[in-house]
Amino acid sequence: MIDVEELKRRFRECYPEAGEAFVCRAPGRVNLIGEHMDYNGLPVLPMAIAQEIRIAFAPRTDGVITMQNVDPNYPRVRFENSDDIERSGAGSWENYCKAAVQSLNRNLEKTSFPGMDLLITADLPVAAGLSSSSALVVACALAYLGVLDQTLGRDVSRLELADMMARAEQYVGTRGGGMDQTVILNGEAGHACKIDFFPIRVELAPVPDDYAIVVCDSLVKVEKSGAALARFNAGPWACRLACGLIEQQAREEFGDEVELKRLGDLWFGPLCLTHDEARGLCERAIPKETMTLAEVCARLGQTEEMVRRRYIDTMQEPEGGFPLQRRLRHQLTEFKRVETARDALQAGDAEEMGRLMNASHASCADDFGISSRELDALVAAARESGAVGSRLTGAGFGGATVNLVPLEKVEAFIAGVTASYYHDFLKHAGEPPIFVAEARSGADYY
Ligand code: NG1
Repeated sequence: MIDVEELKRRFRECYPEAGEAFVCRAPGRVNLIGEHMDYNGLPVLPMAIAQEIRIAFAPRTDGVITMQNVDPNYPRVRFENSDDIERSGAGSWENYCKAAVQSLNRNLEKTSFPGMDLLITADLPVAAGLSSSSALVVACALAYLGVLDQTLGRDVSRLELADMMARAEQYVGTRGGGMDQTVILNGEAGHACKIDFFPIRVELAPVPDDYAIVVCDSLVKVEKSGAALARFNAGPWACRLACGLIEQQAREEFGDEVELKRLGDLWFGPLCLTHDEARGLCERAIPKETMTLAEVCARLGQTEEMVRRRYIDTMQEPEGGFPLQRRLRHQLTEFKRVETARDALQAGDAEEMGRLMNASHASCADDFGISSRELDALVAAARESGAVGSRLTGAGFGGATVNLVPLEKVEAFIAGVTASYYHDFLKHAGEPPIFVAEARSGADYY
């Protein structure tokens, strides 16, 4: 990783006209448990890690924002700051910076729009499920706050900024929730963060100190804002559709005034149901394994066009209908696992944590449909090599797995996974992309 002084030196080389540079950082994160829950307002349990994005930045007087990456694979870009910044094409890396700047301009009600020069570096792998995209959004937000002379923690709180940036990232086109931005801004050394949403709340849970959190990259890249966007959004869309059907059922049972903005409102909204009550309502709302679009329209009394506009956008109907029951089962069971996992960490019970991680992977694979052949093979190799818990982490389909491994078994674990997954299964000859993740503090300035 390029150190802070070297980054400043390169900044001067890259922008000889600019004034003195400051440096900010935003870490990546690994989610221990609670997948595809945040956008439904349901809890998650991630931790911020040591790998991070660093940005050297200095203000400009002409309202232009320039972005340069130390990695020459990223094109140098420049765009005009304004109250309505035009989005670049899908998959363009500057959109993450545009999202942060646009959101701060609007939330802080800016009427003048200063520019800035940015030089970016990272030791966080891209598209590996470690949230490099949100780290980039948050790091750009910190740089821009610096240019605006606003102090993090005083003018804007960490929770407020997390909420702003979660909504901001939807500018890129993904329909994720606020997990990444919240943990990136609120992480604490040695701890995972149990996060609840609407409003965002963070509770710390210690990572067991006689176990390592080991991250293995499956080497299957998932460009969430590019080609994989529709596949990622299928999760949020299916949950929205399920939520619409449950709202219909709840209105019939409790009265027409019931409104469910998201699944989490079953527990946290005015309905305030228990787990058993929520499960019962869900079973009555979606009584069979799959539902066709025609059946959903009939149940909701809406046309296909209305259902697409409100819930599922361009999502294709699978043969045999949408597997809503399984998608919902993942939400209900994963919610409970996250709460139990928080308790297990607080009690220092790593074996229980491992068991929950294994159950979460099965649920992600079988019920939510976000695993892949490679992720399943990597998880199997990890368990055979000494992990007490192993699961995919992040959006799924590729990216990384997270593994809970007793400290004394880490070496054997790495050797085992290297042989059985990277060599035998993938035929990958290079260095195995495995690292031990340390729980670190959230984004800040150097
Ligand atoms: P990653 O792993 O960074 O692609 C995405 C969403 C999260 C969450 C997870 C699934 C964004 C920025 N991130 O994370 O909010 O929904 O998938 O648990 O959309």
